[in-house]
Amino acid sequence: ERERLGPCAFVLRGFALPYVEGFPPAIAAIEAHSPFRNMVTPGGFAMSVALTNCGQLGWVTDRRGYRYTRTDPGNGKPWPAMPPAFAGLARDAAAATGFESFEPDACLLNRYLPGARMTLHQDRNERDFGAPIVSVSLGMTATFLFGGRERSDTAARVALYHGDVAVWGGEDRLRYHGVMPLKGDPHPLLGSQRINFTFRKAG
Ligand code: MD5
Ligand code: FE
Repeated sequence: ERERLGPCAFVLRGFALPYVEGFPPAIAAIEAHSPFRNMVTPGGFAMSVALTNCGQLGWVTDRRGYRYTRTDPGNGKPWPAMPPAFAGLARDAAAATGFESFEPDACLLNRYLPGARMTLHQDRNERDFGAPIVSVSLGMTATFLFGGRERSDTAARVALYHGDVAVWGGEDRLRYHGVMPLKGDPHPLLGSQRINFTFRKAG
């Protein structure tokens, strides 16, 4: 029941459902230390998606650019630790799609409220493109845009539901991708939002 999006890209429908009751308290603990915030892009625009991180490294953006940091620029402290159960989920999902011994050192949490979107981009700030990226979708359903190697390539639309886990590796690791503006019904557990966890090997 792994759905193939590309040669090395997969969606595992509902793979995170056994973990979901652990997510709201873990998210609350992370945001108590490092709140979600709308960071500014190098171009000077506030992102519509709010983000925070857990793990040794966290992804940030400001007028100087995109990068990974060891500390939260909001409070100067190390990012909160990655809950071991989350790292285990990411490792199990990677292994289920053929990527053995995935050891993420970064977990970016994206919070989408209705209307928030992510325009087409590539994830290029990680040191090793050989490691996959594992993403967990929670809450409201999103329309994910799965593009090609060029920004101008036509993007496929893929619905991502609460509990779905996607793995992007190999030749699909650097494809352009994005998320359409969030809309639709509130989710019973998470309300009017979508939260996405992305596990990366950044350092
Ligand atoms: C999201 N987040 O739903 C997505 C999930 C981000 C981001 O895109 O950068 O925070 S990760 C989707 C992804 C990651 C890496 C590669 C590819 C897709 N891909 O090649 O399609 O909030
Ligand atoms: Fe991305």
